Formats: sequence, C-alpha cells, structure tokens
Amino acid sequence: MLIRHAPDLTEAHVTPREAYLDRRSFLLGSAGGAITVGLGGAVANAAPLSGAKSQYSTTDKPTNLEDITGYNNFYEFGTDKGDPAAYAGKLTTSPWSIKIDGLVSKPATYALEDFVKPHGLEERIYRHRCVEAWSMVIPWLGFQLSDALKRAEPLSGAKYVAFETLVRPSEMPGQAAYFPALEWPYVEGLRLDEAMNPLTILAVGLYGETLPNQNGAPIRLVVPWKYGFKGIKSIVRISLVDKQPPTSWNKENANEYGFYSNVNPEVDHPRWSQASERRIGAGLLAGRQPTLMFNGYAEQVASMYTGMDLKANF
Ligand SMILES: Nc1nc2c(c(=O)[nH]1)N[C@H]1C(S)=C(S)[C@@H](COP(=O)(O)O)O[C@H]1N2
Ligand SMILES: [Mo]
Repeated sequence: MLIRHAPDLTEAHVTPREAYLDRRSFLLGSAGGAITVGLGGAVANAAPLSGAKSQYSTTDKPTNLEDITGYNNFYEFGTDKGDPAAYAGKLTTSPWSIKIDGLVSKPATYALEDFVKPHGLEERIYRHRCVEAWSMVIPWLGFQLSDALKRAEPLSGAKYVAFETLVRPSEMPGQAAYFPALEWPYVEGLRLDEAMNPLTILAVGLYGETLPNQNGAPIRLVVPWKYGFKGIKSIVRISLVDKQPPTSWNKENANEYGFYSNVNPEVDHPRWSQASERRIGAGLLAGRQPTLMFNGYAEQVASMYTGMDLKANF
C-alpha cells in the first residue's frame, strides 16, 4: 500500500495542541528576545521565536494554528478567506526594510533585523475581532509600538501615526488585479496616545514562530481593542504626522468604516449587528458570543475616549 506523505504539511500542522504548548513552554524558558533561526515551522520559512509572558494576555483558549493561518483577510492576495494562505507564500520577506519618518528627531530606514533588535519580545495572547463579526484568539509575539516610537523621538507636533503596507504587484496578485479591491498601498493610522498605549504592539510572530506571510510577515500592527482591519500587515513605513491620516477602509466607504473603529457592541455596522460574534473554531454548536465593549480591553483603553461620542466617532 502506498503511504502518502503530504509534503506541505510540517510538524507544526499536525502537532496536537498539547504538544505545541509543551514546546512553547520550552521556548519561553529559553533565552528570550532574540530571533533564532531553526528548523521546521508552521509554514515555509518559519523560524522559532520566543517571548516573555505578559500580564496583558487573555486566558481565553487560543484558536488553532490551522484557523489562524487558513482563514485570513489580506486583500493584497485576494478577497477570499483562503487566498492569503494560497498566494502569500511567494512574498519575499527577507530582506525587508522599514522606514520611520515624519515628525521625529531620528528618521531612519532600518533593515528589519535592526528595527527589531533593541526590543525584547513578549507573547501577547489577544482576542482578535474582525468587523465582519467573527473572532479568534491569537498568541502573538512582538513588542510595544511605544518602544519603537520612543526610539525615533517624536517631536511635539506629532499627533498621529500613519502606517503603510508594501506595494509589490509582482508578488501580490490582488495588487495586480484589473479591478483592485482597495486602493494601494493599504494604509492605517492611530492617534498618538493609542499608538503609545501598552496594548498596541508590532507583531513579528505567532504561536512560537515568525509570522506566516498570510498573517502579515514580517511585521504587522496589532491593536486588540479595535476591529481587525486596523491591524495593518507587512508594514514598510511608519510616519509621525500632525493630522489624522487617511485609512484604507474609511477611504473605501466612510459611512461604514470610521477612523477609530473601536470594537463596540452598541454601534452596529450599517449592514449588520455588532452585538455578538462567531468565535472561529469554537464548533458549530457553540453559537455566537456577546461582543465586549473595546473587545474586553475597556480597563486599559476606555480612559482615552472619555467625553467622546463613540457613536459619532465610530
Ligand atoms: N495590508 C493589509 N492589512 C490588513 C488587511 C488587508 O487586507 N491588507 N486586512 C485586515 C483585516 S480586515 C483583518 S480582520 C486582519 C486579519 O488578520 P489575520 O489574517 O492575521 O487574522 O488583518 C487586517 N490587516
Ligand atoms: Mo477584518
């Protein structure tokens, strides 16, 4: 009998969750901070990565790796949930450079390694709530955006932070499409206090490895109290600016997607309710669960919006 080996499947795909957790505690016990290149991984080119535990991690059960890396939004690779997993593998993520400019004392263009090097990595297990009313729990590895911004020394006039994704149609089929789904580059932005909030991270890995391309390799933003589209992927530029920057989904449809996009069960999307969500991987019988104000992070972030009308500033 012919025994078929699936060549695309690596150990991480078939490792049961418990075995993964054992391996993770091993990684967490090893010298934290450094990106170490090793064998195997969830996807091609993945390298093991470790990070210190964080007080900001949720105790919610992490979503399976297969769902986190197989059900994605990354329109540069197509608009179907499976397109990023199917097409992002071809993206060249090394070498990678990232520019930090605008209203800073120290503008610079860094090789990714040099941009990441000064920062110790942490594991941040965060809830992830897409505006489409589904959610996951993702064990990110990364560092606080605040630390990267401090290094650039923002000037007093800096009020917002603008982010840009790579434009490379030769490797991003969604950017080469005749009728593109969005205007490129994908752009996002935060108010400076939101960017400096300790919950806001730049992620370079998940589940103990470098980021899979479909999740925004080699570096992406994670803002866990906002809808997922604020978490811009594959970042090449971070600019400190004095005015609220344009954002991709707001440009696409300002009536449906605001600049703030804080998770709010009381402010419905014009076409659907935001009161509840479907937790991916919870099983067909699990039903929907209530969506929490600020995605459950109100304690850490609500004070930034005191006195603000969250229905007007959605
Ligand atoms: N550049 C870019 N970033 C992006 C997107 C995108 O299409 N392009 N999609 C966003 C949306 S809608 C979501 S929900 C998250 C999905 O992240 P994940 O695939 O890692 O779960 O990425 C966000 N970042
Ligand atoms: Mo999303």
